[in-house]
Amino acid sequence: MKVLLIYPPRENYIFGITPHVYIEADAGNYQPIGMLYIAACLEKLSGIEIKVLDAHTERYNHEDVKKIIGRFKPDIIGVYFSTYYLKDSLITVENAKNVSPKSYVVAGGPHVALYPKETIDVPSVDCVMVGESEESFSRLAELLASGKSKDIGSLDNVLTKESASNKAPSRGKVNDLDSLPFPARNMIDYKKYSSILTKKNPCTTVITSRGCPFKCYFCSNLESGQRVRYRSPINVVNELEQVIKDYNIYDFLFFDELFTSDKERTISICNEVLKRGLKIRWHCRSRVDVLDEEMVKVMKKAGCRLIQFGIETGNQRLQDVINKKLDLKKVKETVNMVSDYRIYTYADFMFGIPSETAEETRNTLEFAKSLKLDYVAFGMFHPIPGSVFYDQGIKESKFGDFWRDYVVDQAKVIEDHSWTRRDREKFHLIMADAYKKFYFRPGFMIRKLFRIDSLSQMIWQMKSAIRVFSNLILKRFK
Ligand code: B12
Ligand code: SF4
Repeated sequence: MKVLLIYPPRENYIFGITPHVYIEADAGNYQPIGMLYIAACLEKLSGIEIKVLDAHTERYNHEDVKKIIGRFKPDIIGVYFSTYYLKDSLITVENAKNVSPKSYVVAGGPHVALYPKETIDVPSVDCVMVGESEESFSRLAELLASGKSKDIGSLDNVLTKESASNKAPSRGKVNDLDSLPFPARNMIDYKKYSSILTKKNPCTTVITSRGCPFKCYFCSNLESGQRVRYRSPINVVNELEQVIKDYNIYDFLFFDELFTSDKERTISICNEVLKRGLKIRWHCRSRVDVLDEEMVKVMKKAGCRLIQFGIETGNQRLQDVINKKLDLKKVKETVNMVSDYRIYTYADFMFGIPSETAEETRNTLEFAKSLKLDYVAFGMFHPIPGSVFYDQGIKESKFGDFWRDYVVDQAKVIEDHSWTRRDREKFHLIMADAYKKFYFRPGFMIRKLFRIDSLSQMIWQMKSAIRVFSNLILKRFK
């Protein structure tokens, strides 16, 4: 039995949400780690030949993907679906069925978790798998191998054309993360994965926990407000050690929603890294309310190089509006403390939160400038599917279910329903202005020079910055 897992080309981003100028094509490539987990589980079964095709990283277009499918002739084709690149996923499944009509086509990934019924209605899709799919994909392969395809529809988190009308699928969840094999990095060309922010490349991503205990109203993460599932420190560090041994990679990106949500575990992971003498560098995401100096001290020793914070707004009232509820005084203390430990600091902010005034927009920029930050990303608020704000907007008749309308008919244009078109252009200019005002400060530039630890990365970042800024100056927003 042959299985092909495809991460589609990224050619059709939904423009108009975030101006494309900020989606830096050259910022690096990250492994499709969810599919590598599925592949690792399939590898344990006998009689299965597996291929993972990361078309985005390989820079393959849809024609290339078609040819690869035609040559490999898979029995099962799994395709990653993301809402923002929905068209690319749809083109991929359609091409798959055209080139290889006998293949069983499975759709999975974040989009499917939001829109399972709409996805099973896509003619070229044979089944959708909702949520984490390591266990069910293996089960599906076994059922198909033993000629029991009729039973696929009875898997809890699966919808088939036959079972779709009378079933609400559950969301797949792996409870014991330590029971999973490590992602099958051997299935991809590990040398092609890199980040503009790491000290050295190639680098790799690692997921040490799943879920987030918080519930920010703008966030579409279906795992938010959920019990966090953690891997044990030993299991995590075993994976790091294996990556060093097999690929000689020392730069890691912990892509958990919130790496530091459990203080004791964070410290244990660091202590285990130190005990084994691993000379690694790593980046993670955190919030100032789940990070303190005791943690930062040991994180630094264990190789932590960058911490990314979602701060979102520099206005205290708006912190409550978005249900992030960070105390801005604490934000400042913590970010500056992290920076003083010579760990790079990165913060995400957004403009245009519901009810935000022009004064409050200015507060965010001024606040960002007042922090010891090395990197900053400014975005625009947009009600995204799966978020509390989106559901609330529909309930209060502020807008219709415009995302669903688009999902079922891509001829529908995703307009920004928060603002008029003129307002949106205004916000593009605000963002462009914020980037300029943040990065073009003599004090910032001098400080940055003193914090460089990699010349090659600095050159990459400067080239990228020049490209983004020239687009901004020429107002090439899209
Ligand atoms: C790391 C990350 C990235 C990385 C790496 C992406 C990559 N190569 O995987 C980068 C920074 C590049 C990125 C980019 C973007 N991302 Co992102 N990203 C994440 C993040 C934080 C973690 C993903 C991850 O590795 N999770 C861990 C693994 C184990 O879970 P998983 O990927 O979901 O995989 C499981 C299941 O989904 C399923 N599954 C996955 N693939 C498949 C395939 C098949 C066939 C099957 C059956 C099942 C299946 O099984 C897997 C194993 O359990 C998630 C948030 C989250 N916690 O998931 C957002 C998230 C996936 N990203 C999101 C978004 C919006 C984006 C961008 C559009 C942002 C932008 N404006 O450019 C781009 C688009 C990229 C794309 N084509 O999807 C959204 C997706 C929303 C949606 N409805 O599609 C998420 C959910 C964040 C959010 N809450 O808004 N992202
Ligand atoms: S924005 Fe971050 S902290 Fe807030 S709910 Fe989403 S993942 Fe959790």
